[in-house]
Amino acid sequence: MDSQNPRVGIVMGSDSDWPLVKKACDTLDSFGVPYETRVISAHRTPDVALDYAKTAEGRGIQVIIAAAGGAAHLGGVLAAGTVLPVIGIPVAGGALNGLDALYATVQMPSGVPVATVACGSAGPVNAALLAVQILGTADAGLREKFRAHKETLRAKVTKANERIHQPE
Ligand code: RP5
Repeated sequence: MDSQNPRVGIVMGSDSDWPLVKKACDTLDSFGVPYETRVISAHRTPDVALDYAKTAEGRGIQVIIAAAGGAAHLGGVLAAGTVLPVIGIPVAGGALNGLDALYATVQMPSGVPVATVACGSAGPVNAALLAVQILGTADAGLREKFRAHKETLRAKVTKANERIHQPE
């Protein structure tokens, strides 16, 4: 659900990306970070993509997440039109099963970075976590929530270790 006063803009190239992108939304929800979602294609609606990038900062967006498959240029196009940090999620699919999306998203030429996360279900979760970390550099409350998240990860590993060492 889109929030009022969103801090993160989540853009996907197609509504077919939504099942994956929803995981980013769920993760931002768990941190209480407001966001907005848009379907904008870099090749089907290039004017809309550039307009979104150019106006995001003025509307209070602080980080953009871009999810796209195919030869995924959405992250790069958005990054071209804004000074906000852009995080790219390469969406797996097609003949090359996401390898093309990964390369197109991660291999940005010098000067216009797109911080790229993994293909697959870890991608959208990590994109949202990275957005939280970026926002957390200037938001102590969010930084503490992220610290608690790290502690949860640590506790899970400790528990798993205890479990495998329990006598049968
Ligand atoms: C990209 O091409 C989208 O981001 C999507 O991942 C992929 C396929 O799009 P559809 O053909 O399903 O609309 O533009």
